[in-house]
Amino acid sequence: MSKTEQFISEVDRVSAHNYHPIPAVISHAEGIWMTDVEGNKYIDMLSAYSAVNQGHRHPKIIKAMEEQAKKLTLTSRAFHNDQMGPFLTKLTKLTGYDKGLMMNTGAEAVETAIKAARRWGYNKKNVPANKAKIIVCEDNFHGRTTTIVGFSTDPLCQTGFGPYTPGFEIIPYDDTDALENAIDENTVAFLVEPIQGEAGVKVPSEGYLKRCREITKKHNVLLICDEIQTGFGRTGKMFCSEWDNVRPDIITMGKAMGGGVYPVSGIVADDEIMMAAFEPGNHGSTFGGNPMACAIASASIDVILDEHLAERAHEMGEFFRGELRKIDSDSIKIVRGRGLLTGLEFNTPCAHDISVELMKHGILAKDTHGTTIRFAPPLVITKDELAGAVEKIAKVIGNLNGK
Ligand code: IF1
Repeated sequence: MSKTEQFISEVDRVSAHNYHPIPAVISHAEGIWMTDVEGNKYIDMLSAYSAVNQGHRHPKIIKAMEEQAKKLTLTSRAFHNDQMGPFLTKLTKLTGYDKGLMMNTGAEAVETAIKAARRWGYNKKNVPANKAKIIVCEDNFHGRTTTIVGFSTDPLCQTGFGPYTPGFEIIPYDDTDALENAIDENTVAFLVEPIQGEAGVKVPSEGYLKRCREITKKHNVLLICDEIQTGFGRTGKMFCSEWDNVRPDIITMGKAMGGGVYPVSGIVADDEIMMAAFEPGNHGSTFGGNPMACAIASASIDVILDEHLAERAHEMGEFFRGELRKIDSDSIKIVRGRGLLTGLEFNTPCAHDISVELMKHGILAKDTHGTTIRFAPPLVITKDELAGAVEKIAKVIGNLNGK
């Protein structure tokens, strides 16, 4: 039995079967490259679902982690630490909001935004107790808690985890008439991804988010943009909502905020929301805002700014999609995306087979919903590396179509 088979059979025995990974057992990674236990090298075209924008084990982020580890890692919020204030000063200056609230996972940031919007609704909009409504979109992905999967439209995420949290209404994505029609006097927020990642990199029509901003402002409804996957340079701007010049009331963030080395998440919002929603002891988490997370997140943001990774993502993404569109194959339905978040959709549900074949050609990517492969390499990838990846992608697609 190979090392790969040994590792996979062990995991099969001792881990819950809540994933069906591509059969590569990774032991090392650096930059865009991952190496498996057999010594095979792969280009990481997923970046842990856009959590490794800075590249694997970026030296500046690892250094920040090592330095902080020598001093202090965790106090809980029962006491202050010397890292959270300086980090949130950096984050609020970067985003232009009054305050942040730090959590750990993206789902916790989304739950924090939901709680903030509800409390704001009761305290500022006089919504009757327990009547707050939040509008969400079909094909959303905002995390895996029971409240969040309760408003999912993906049976795989939702089935069997009920009963679900009330107070959510689902409308079609990219449909502003549906948004305006769904708003009533108890609506406190609209929660939306600027680009739907898991749905297959669904880029909405031009100006969608801008119209959502106008409608939510008109009806005194909070706009919550979930930038956990699209944030921190991934789509060619620091935050995807910038493409529409939209300022959400709340931004949820996570993934690349932790530089691919540590779970860091949170929300930013202005005082009107933060002071209406939160008071000492009514929300938090053991690790939220811990000094290790803050030191790492601070370095993670510095790397994105210093290396102009958002601008790179825009330039590299345009090049990458241009090259993909040159692949001559009837099996390709469409290539879409923004920055270095790209979806390659096929006419048939062949995406999983293609991702397994891509692995054999040194590329690690993940299929979604059967027909689409999502490509989201670290934003440090070069044009030559992308060109090389496209060559392999074209070869695999050609092989699958027998030409
Ligand atoms: C899995 C999907 C992506 C997210 C957005 C919140 C969260 C996510 C827009 C929650 C997390 C991850 C979760 C991971 C796979 C991946 C994923 F396939 F599940 F849907 F990226 F599209 N908002 N997305 O994308 O953040 O709690 O995970 O830190 O659960 O399999 P988290």
